[in-house]
Amino acid sequence: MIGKTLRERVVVPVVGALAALLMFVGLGVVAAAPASAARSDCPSGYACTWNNGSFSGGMSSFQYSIPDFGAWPGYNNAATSVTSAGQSASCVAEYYPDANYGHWTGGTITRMRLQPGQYRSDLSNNVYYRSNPEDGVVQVSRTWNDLISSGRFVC
Ligand SMILES: [Ca+2]
Repeated sequence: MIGKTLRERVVVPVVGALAALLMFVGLGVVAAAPASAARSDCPSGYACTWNNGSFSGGMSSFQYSIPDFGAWPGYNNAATSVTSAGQSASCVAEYYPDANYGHWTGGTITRMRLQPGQYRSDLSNNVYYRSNPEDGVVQVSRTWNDLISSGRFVC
């Protein structure tokens, strides 16, 4: 009984530190554009965006989530190509038009969902749908280009 108590005293601070570390590494980062941009620049286990098409320009990446691209000047509403380098088939990378994973909830396609290995080289070719709030009719609103404001893995 004493041994268990001692173990709990040791384990709790370690778990707390680990959780803090995971929070830190899990937040998104923005990287300078590499000399030769490529989809393979997205680290394994991460989801990435680029501000230009064909995986070029400023790159963002996250292992768990980016709740608000507005935290990085020049990255909010700026992504033109995206990929998921996720390693778990049960985890889908999702990108949203609003901060804090906000999106239209009218039952239509209002999230960009990417299975591991999936990508979009030019979001100008991907239509963002939403429903008319008055009658629920699906309307073509615009494309996903320069629309993304948050993203996360949903497992
Ligand atoms: Ca947006």
